[in-house]
Amino acid sequence: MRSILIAVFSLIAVSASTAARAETIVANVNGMVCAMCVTGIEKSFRKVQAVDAVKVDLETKKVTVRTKDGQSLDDATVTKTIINAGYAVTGISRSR
Ligand SMILES: [Cu+2]
Repeated sequence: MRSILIAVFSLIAVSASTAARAETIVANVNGMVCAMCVTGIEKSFRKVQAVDAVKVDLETKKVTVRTKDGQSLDDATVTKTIINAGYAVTGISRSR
């Protein structure tokens, strides 16, 4: 009985933390060629309120954005941020 209760409680804890967790979004970006491009995109994302961290990989042409806990960023905002910085988005994927 006790182990069942513990199992139920940990299940509740897991689902609660999932709801409040941050989200990781990876965007494939076209047009980045140098370190200045990287800095420009990073700067643009740091101005977005829901963004906790951003990492741009020039080699893989991927922009990885981590949101703050419990916040999310929709595809339209990600795309707009990248386009406004002067680049094109070819795909977006996300994970928790
Ligand atoms: Cu550049």
